[in-house]
Order: sequence, then C-alpha cells, then structure tokens
Amino acid sequence: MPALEELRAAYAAAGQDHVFTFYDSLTSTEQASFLTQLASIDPARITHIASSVLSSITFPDSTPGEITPLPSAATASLLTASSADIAKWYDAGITLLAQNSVAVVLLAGGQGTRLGSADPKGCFDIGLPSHASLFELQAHRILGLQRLVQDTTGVTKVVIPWYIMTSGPTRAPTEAFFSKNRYFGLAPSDVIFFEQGVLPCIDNSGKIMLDTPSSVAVAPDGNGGIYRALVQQHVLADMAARGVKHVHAYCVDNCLARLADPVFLGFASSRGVAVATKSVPKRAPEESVGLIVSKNKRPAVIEYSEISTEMAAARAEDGELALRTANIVNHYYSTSYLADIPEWPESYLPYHVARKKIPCTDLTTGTRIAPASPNGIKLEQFIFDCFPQLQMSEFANLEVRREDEFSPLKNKAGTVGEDDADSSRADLLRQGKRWLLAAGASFDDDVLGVEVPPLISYAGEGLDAAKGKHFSDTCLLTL
Ligand code: UD2
Repeated sequence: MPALEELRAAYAAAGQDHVFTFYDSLTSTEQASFLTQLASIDPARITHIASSVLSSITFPDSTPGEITPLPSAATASLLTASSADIAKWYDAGITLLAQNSVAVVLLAGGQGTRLGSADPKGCFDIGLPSHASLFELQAHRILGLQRLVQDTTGVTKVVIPWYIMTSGPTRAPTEAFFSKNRYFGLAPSDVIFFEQGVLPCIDNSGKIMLDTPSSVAVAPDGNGGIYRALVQQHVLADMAARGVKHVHAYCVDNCLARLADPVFLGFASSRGVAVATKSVPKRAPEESVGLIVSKNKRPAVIEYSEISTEMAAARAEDGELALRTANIVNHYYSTSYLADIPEWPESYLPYHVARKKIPCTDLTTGTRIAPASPNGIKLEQFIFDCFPQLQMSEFANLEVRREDEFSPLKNKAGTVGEDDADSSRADLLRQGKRWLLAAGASFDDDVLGVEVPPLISYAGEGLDAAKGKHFSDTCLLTL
C-alpha cells in the first residue's frame, strides 16, 4: 500500500492531485478507503487515456481508412454453405467438445439500462411458457450439449466450463441468482464468476471526477475489459489447467445464443484462426449493431454509435446494404491467441468515449451534483477492437441465420417495438415450431410456436418422438 505522500506525488505528476481536495477533512476511515481506491488507479494511465480520447477525431468515422466488406476468403455463410461442410464443421466441433478442450465466456457485466430492469439482464424472464430466465436457457444449453456430446461420442464426462464475466453492479445479484437456482443443474465448480475492471470517469478536460469527497467516480471498463480481466482474474490460468484450447464468448441478452456451438467451433478451428466471429445480415441501416468490415485490409468492427448515417445507409449495386455484416457479440478465440494478452501494449485496444450524466462532487463547494445533461465521460473498451490487430488470415467470419441465432433483448417491451421480450419470446417459440415441423409434428395455423427446452434439443436434433404430435396451442414441449 503506497504511502500518502507517494500517492500525492503520483497524482500530482499526472495532473490529477485535485482528487485530494477534501482529503484532510475526511475521517480516518474515509481516508483509508479512499487511499485504497486511489492506489488501485494508475493516474498516469488515466491522464494518457484522457489526452488521447479528448484529442482524437470525433465520431462518426473516427479514423480514416479504406473500408470495404470482408473478403470472401475470410467469411462463410450457413445460408450458402453445403450441408457437407456444415456437417464437417459440426463433427469437428463435437470432437473438440469431447476432448474437453472448449470453454464458454459469458459477457454479463452490462447494466440493462435500456431494458428498465434493475436486475442483471440474464435474470430476465421473457415470458416463455416455462418462464425460464436467460441464464437458465443458457445454462441448460451447456448441460444439454454436454449430454449430447457424451451420448454421441461415448466419452463418459464432458465438461464445458462456463466463465461468467460480471461488473461491480452485476456481480452480487448474478451470483445470488445462480445460487438460488442451484446453478440450474450445472456443477458449481464448472461455473466460474469473475469481475471486469473499472475506469475512473473523467470530466471534459480530462480530470478524474470525484463521486463523493472520499471516492472517485468509476464505471465498468466496457466488454473489452474482458481481456485484462481474463489475465488479472486468473481465468486464462484456470482454462490452461483444464486443457482448454477453444473459447466461445457471447452476449447475455440473446435468447437464441448457441453456447459452444459445435458448428462454429469446427468452422473456426478448421481454419486455424486466432479469432472468429458470427454475424447475421443487417436488418436495416439504423439497426443498432456493429458492422464487421475490412478496414485497411484488417478485420474491424464499426460500432453503430460511431458510424455515419451515410455509411450505414450506402447501397451496393445489387440494392443491398453495402455494409451488411452485422456483429452479434458472438466470438471465438484460440487460447494460443489469448495467451499473448499480457504482452499487449496499452494501445492494443482503443478507448471509446461515452458522454454521460455522471453524479459527482463539486470541487469548489464540496456539494453533490446530479447533472441534468452529460457532464463527463465514461471510458470503455470494446471486445471486438482486437480484430484490427490481426492479419485477415488469422480471422474468420461465419454468417448465420438471424431467425435461428440472434434475437437480442435490448428494449423495454412496448417501447421501441423490436429487440424486446416480446420479440425474443416470439423468435424462440417460432424456432421450436420449425424444429417440430421438421420432425413431423403438426400445428393449428394460429399457433405461433412451442417452447422446446434446451434439455430436450440443443439445435433441433433429437425430436423424433414428436413425430405425429399435433399442437393446438403455444406450450412447453414435453416428450
Ligand atoms: C453490442 C455490440 C454491437 C452489437 C450489439 C448486438 C459491443 C461493444 N457492441 O452493442 O456491435 O453486436 O451488441 O446486440 O459489443 N458488457 C459487459 N461489460 C460492459 C459492457 C457490456 O460485460 O462493461 C456485455 C453486456 O452484458 C452484453 C454485451 O457486453 O452481454 C453487449 O453489451 P450491450 O448489450 O450493452 O452492447 P450493445 O447492445 O450496445
């Protein structure tokens, strides 16, 4: 624990010693907790980041570059791939899973502000007949896939460790939810929680903001904080101890997410890439998704909040959107790539600026400010910003069917009218109906769909017993 004078000197050298404005008037308890927080922050790093983000070109089109769709060599599509190729990828993925060489990382540090829920998004009940939460659906996809691999390969024990990245605000309620639900039948030792880092909030001149006279205002460092956390929270070490070679990372709010998807694993590993990603065709120019592109011949994602309307709306000669490869926060990593994270320079991942209303303490009066308009900056890193560090040959994109694999829960129901609990529920029920029709079941015309629980089918397989069944209303499938 550095001495007070050492901290004062470090903060003064970084032009951040204003954080000590009220220090002498604090109680000794407040001083102790404040010094602990100050010691966990590198003021020089924050000043460096602040000067780089405040001087950088403003968005949109933050940095110039030759932006084109991904080259065909770097991408494949389930919409056009042969059934032989898909079967080959599937079998290769099942083999990797049978070797216990696959782990899943869940990005669950986001706070569902747009959703209007105080709970972590994974706790959300989208209104299915089972009333399963997103966490339950995802847990049972892991449990079901472990059983599927054991049944198809004869391997007695298949374990897919599930690493759940939380943030300060989501950690306790997430762990409590899993404990209350007895980990949804998973072995607790195979569900590992870890916490992403935080970054101080800065004002528009780059100064660290005080939340209270004895605490710095901080915010989660973005889903790009995963990389630092994988190292600092010893997740990579745990993966290595388990013999993990392939990692699947995904977004908590997608009720259709196929955790540890054998097709995706087989596709990525057969190409020997460091990083792979899934995409869907973009729905409309204004859809809030990142665009996976080639930028200066490197893979990159242009985030929806940082793209110009012109670029988002540009059309190709075929009338389709010129840039239409939509990012769905569904990424593959080889652990041999992740092993190099400790060598990444600070500049490896840029920081993005989110101008927000940040409650803080006025440095002159010591009174609390609850701003009515954005008064500061939250700094965050984005998970996909490692892409431009790769050669295109180290990267691959797999386009998948939106109706089968992407239905994000972003908005409060009844507000925007899409990407909400109603669309999530409908998409999952419709998928169950497609699977059951393919298995030989029949439906009344007005039945929207049936919930097929992940413990019965992971991706539509194993439904032979439904042949000849007739469904006259929406329900939870039992076989
Ligand atoms: C994300 C993607 C966007 C598009 C869209 C599709 C990023 C940076 N952007 O935008 O390109 O794919 O999703 O739905 O990925 N999270 C954390 N820690 C944080 C912040 C977020 O774990 O500090 C997690 C969050 O819990 C979620 C995922 O990252 O699982 C995406 O976060 P979001 O839903 O806030 O991202 P969004 O919709 O702005």
